[in-house]
Amino acid sequence: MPSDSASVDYGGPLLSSRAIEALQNIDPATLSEVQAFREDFARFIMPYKFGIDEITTKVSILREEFSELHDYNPIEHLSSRLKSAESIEQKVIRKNCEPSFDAIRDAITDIAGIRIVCSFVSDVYRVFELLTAQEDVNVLRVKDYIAHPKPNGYKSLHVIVEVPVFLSVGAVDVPVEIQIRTVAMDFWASLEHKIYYKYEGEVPEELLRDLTAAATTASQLDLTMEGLHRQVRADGAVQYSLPVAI
Ligand code: 0O2
Repeated sequence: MPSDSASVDYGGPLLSSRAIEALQNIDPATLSEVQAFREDFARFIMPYKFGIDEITTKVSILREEFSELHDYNPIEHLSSRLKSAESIEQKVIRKNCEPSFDAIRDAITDIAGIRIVCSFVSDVYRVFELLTAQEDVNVLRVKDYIAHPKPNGYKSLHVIVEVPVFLSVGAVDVPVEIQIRTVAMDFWASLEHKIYYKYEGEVPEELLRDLTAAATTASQLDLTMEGLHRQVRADGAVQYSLPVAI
């Protein structure tokens, strides 16, 4: 702990003078506790970032291989996110989880998240099978909201996997949530998320009805597109197995 406030690194010009003044008035013990927490949080979150890197590489390899060898790419977009400290805190409260890093590690499995958007429903299951068949990918849980949509119409295939990440201290198994869905499902989910956010969860009845109707339209579009896709590729019946019921 620095002995005088002049030697404390408060983050330089990114902080406003109001924030710097407030920090200067914090007692040294509290400041030291906050700094220690920042370091612990950075150490806690780092393996999750590497877990995202591992899965992203796997998906990118599949994507490139498909394009090269099969002249077809089942993956439209790939995105990832690390849950923010604020969002982790909200989930800790919601799940009534003990607020310690060990308990959070066990209870919250979507700190690392990957979203894979495919053109067709059959591709969603195909990508799921290809990823989960890899021997270093351990499937912890599957929630098939495509076979079993949520009451609001939400559809997506969620899988929590564990992948080994090799750190200087050895291998650590990191959980990563992978959401796989079609473009139509993703379009609907993004809009629903924005509406839910805008109305802070209190969405008017009429809008909810319209959203549910839009989910049905999106599902119909998926069916039609899948049919067209099959005709164009002359693949015959599309084979995919549903992972497990929720
Ligand atoms: P964000 O911003 O994506 O982090 P569990 O973790 O199983 O204990 P949870 O979190 O309800 O419980 O799991 P679930 O059902 O698998 O849903 C997790 C994520 O799916 C959510 O993450 C959303 O990203 C997405 N999701 C689930 N239901 C809906 C929905 O009705 N609409 C939309 N748009 N997205 C949904 P977070 O943590 O809520 O948010």
